[in-house]
Amino acid sequence: MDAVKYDLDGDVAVVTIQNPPVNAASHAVRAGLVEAVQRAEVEAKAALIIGDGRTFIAGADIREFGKPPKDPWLPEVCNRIEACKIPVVAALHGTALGGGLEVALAAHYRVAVPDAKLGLPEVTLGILPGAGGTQRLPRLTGAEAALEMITTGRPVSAAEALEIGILDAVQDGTPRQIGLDMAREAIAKGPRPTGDLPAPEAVDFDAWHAKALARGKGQIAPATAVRAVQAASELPFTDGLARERELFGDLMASPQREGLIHAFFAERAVAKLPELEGVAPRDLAEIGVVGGGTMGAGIAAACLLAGLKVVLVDRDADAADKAKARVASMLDSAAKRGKLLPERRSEIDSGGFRAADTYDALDASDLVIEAVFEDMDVKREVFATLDKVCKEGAVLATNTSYLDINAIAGATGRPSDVIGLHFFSPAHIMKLLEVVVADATAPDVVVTGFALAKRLRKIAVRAGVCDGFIGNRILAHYRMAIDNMVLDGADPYQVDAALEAFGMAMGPYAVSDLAGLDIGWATRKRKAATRDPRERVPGFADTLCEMGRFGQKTGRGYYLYPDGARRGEPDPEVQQILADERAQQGLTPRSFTDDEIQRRFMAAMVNEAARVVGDGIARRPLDVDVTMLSGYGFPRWRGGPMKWADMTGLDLVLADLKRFAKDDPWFWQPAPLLQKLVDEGRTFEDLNKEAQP
Ligand code: 3H9
Repeated sequence: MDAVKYDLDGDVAVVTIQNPPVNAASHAVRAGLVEAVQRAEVEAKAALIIGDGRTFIAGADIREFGKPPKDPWLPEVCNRIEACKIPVVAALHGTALGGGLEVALAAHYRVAVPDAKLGLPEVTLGILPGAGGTQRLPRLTGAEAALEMITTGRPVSAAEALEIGILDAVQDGTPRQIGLDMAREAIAKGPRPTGDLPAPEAVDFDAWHAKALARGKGQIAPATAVRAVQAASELPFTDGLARERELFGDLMASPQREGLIHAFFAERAVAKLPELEGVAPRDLAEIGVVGGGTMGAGIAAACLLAGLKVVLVDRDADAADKAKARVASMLDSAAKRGKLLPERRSEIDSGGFRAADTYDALDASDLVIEAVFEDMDVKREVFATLDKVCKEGAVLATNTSYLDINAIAGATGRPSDVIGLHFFSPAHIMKLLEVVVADATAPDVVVTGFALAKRLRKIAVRAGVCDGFIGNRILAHYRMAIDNMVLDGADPYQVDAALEAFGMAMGPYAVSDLAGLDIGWATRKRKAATRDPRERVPGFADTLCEMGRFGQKTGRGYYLYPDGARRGEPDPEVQQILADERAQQGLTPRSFTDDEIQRRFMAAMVNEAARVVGDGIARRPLDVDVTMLSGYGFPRWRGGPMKWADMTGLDLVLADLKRFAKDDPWFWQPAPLLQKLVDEGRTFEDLNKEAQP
């Protein structure tokens, strides 16, 4: 099949892109487009560009990034389309994104079907629209609307695109049919190059730049894109294109682009289970949830928002009522954010959701998710009951964050139906789902876990059973590294600031305050008996809990939250508690630079992550990356901790570990996998590639 098909429909040359699955503008597509336009100029009175299959062009071919460019480049293709002597129409359906929308902007007229989406998502990949998008879009929409689309990367609907001036019409029908109608009208009107339109009026570009920098949290592409749009307003069209290309080149060469594109492909790779190909998932018509606390209610809300039927069970009528109210308030706020249509709400209210106080209500559930108190005895009791009441073939899932799922499965007579589905709080918002596969879990139960994630629009990562699975196990380790630094003299507020400067969504102490310090307290108590005698014990976290300082919910934790403030203030009392503990342990406090804080934090994270991969808990390094990006606020533009380690150099990370080990040889002993990769001169990416199907 040719990447670009050409045929004549009367006077109109129809140019069809055929590059499944998303018609990315690969080299063959670009070359085919130029050839088709040249031919149309000779043979037709108008040309129409459409996409075959599910979408118009969804962008440049991201797989070609980082490789030597091959002529013709997309900017030249777009310029050639714009310079065409006969009118060119683009008829859009599916997702016209990035370079795809840029092709459409270079056409002279644009029409779309009502459910088409149009966007310039390049900044999410660490680049900016580099085929004229920053120059042509603002000429059609004005600078403000173009800046909004380009700096956020968010797509707009066909209706919005019509309103802001991108489209000439929105029409029902096939792209070919609506495009031909417009092309025939365009013959009389002639070509209408977007580049000939007047430059957009200036806006406060410096303010946009500052806003984009702040929102980017260390990411540079959105702010750089502002300067490209500014060029559209200040420079003649061709000079603006040259400026865009220069800025595009800078971003293309940046490590942020590499990190973001790694994240893009890693997120898609985690969803694939080649070893289970052909295994069909079980039914997912009705979901049961046990426990209506914050987590259970969030899981119920997530399922309801995805259109599933839900039954929630709590221990008595009062608890069930409270759970029902909790779910209702989550649904209310989803409705306010436009995530729940009124029709779906009435469906939920008229039987789509039930809260009950007896387990018998779960007898029709296809999959039950347990979200009760994190205690092995309690969980085993719940599972023994589920074993009695659930229908044959029902999937029995636990939302435990740490506990041994094999032991939980052992409480039932059907361990092959048991799996871990570890949601992150708030469960109806957070993207990550760890699908934890126990020893006896059946293949179709694993596939069902992934199918549920897809239904909930979550990113599922396959994990093995161990204390904390992938994410919380790594978290516990880097947490120990920073707690030890604080014990040795670092200020927790400096630690948070240094790690936010590194790009973490929130500093770890602020995160603890948000999650509640009592969670870690309970875990420490549980693990106290099995603690390695060589492990250092920072007591300050327990001291805070003993004082009732549980974080935001009590107004005090590591920070103070006066009058319900959401952003905490440093508290001298905490600094005193730390000083007292250091004195008590006979430690002379020392200072840490921000750089050292970041290096210790990352060395600990990567080291434990290498153990997680080495032990087979994560399938590949990229599974760790996706876990940390979508569940733990790791900066996406760094690609994830394993990508960061590869880009930093595994030998340098190992050298850091060995240096830190001089103070604390037990904690900093290098993971065997990391040592092995360095010895062999290989990277985590090599492991990712070897594991590809
Ligand atoms: C750009 O255009 C730069 C220009 O400004 C300048 C140039 C000079 N390339 O997501 P899915 C693959 S930057 C190559 O699972 P969905 C994807 O990896 C680009 N491959 O489907 C997957 O492959 P596999 C701007 C691509 O229906 C398969 O297609 N454009 C590309 O959930 C299916 O993808 C974007 O950023 C690509 N551009 O969502 C759009 N796109 O099956 C990026 C997808 O082997 N793409 N693939 O795993 C998307 O947002 C979504 O893929 C889309 C479809 C919404 C299109």
